[in-house]
Amino acid sequence: MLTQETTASWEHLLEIAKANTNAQWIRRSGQSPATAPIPLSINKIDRGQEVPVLLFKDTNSWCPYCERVILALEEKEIPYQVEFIDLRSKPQWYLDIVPTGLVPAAKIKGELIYESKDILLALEEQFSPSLLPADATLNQSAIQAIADCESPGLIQIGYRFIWGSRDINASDTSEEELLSLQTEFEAKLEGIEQFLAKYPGDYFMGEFSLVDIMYAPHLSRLAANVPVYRGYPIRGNERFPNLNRWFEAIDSRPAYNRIKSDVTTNNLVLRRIFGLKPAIDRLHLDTGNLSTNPDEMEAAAKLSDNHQAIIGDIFKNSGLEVILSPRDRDFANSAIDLHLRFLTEYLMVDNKQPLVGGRVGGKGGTDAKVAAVGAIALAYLRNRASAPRDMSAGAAIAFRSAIDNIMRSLY
Ligand SMILES: N[C@@H](CCC(=O)N[C@@H](CS)C(=O)NCC(=O)O)C(=O)O
Repeated sequence: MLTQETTASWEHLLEIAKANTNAQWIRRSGQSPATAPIPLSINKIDRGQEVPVLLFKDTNSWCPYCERVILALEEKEIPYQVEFIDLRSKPQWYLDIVPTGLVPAAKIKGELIYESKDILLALEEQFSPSLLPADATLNQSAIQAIADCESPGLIQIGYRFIWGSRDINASDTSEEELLSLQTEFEAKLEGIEQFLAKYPGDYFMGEFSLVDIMYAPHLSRLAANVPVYRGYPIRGNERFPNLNRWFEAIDSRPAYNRIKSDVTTNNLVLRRIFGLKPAIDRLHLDTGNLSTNPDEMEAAAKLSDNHQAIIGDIFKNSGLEVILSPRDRDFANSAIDLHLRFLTEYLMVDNKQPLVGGRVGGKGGTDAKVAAVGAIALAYLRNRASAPRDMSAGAAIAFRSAIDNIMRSLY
């Protein structure tokens, strides 16, 4: 029986949620994306007045260069509208007006501008408040820093390091080459660290400016990706205290919070779209590096010892028996078995770093049906375990926490 009698209708849910959020969006029926955010600043436009900026950006909202422009628009509270460009199939009209064919581009009061840096500078010229220092010398330094950010440096080296090769198309990279890329990358981070030490305050030029906007989308992506794909920490790395303060500062800005991505999305994009393999995803049972947590080991031992009964229970009581046909029983049992062994292994290894989607199921892992059975099995088992019947209370806590982490790696 469904619980719809006691659950509010969609209309009622939407009405209450809308009354309690500032977010504004439009529905784009039959299009991709199906909804698009409307900037809060759109309310500043009088009826019949033209919106001054039309931004051309990528459909998926992954483009860091588009993110720069949106951040500036939000910080300056400029009303804008968005036209989405599907980068896999760019419309001819867009290629006709933008010679590079890249996003972002923007029509600012009717004039078309492309290249994120040039769009930022045009917005700066046309709209207040200014995001460049008023002091002439500082202003010059900021303009120089904006130009430097575009020249091959941190961003390019960072991505080479993540991709693992000077040649993006090369399939493998030697340890030696990786080490040299890491050294180069660290030197660039050191340069950023020194730059941030130059002026008092948490931002590049002391106060928040276009320089921060130039760096924010890339630094946030590198901070998400480098630890996962290269095992090298950036946020929380004691070598870079100024950079860490900068992250805190930029993350506290309301405009940035409205438009930024999150760590998991940034990591999943590389994994699922570009097929990168996380450095820390090489989960295997290394008997030299076992977990030192006795609760995890107890949970692993109980699970291993009782796995046959557990598989039977999952199949019978999780709903799988009802939704699958009887001839799928063997398939379901082996899919459950696979996920339980993965869970046991995860409990036993020392390396409990976050898993990045795809290790167990879905794209890049096992097939979709196996992943779906695994998701049902683990979700059921998480709440099925009972302490002290099945394991001690401490082990049950470790067990549920391990399942929560593994659930993140499905799909
Ligand atoms: N230098 C450009 C770079 C823009 C860029 O590389 N955009 C990418 C998306 S992140 C793009 O349009 N890619 C489509 C393509 O390469 O065809 C800027 O700052 O605007």
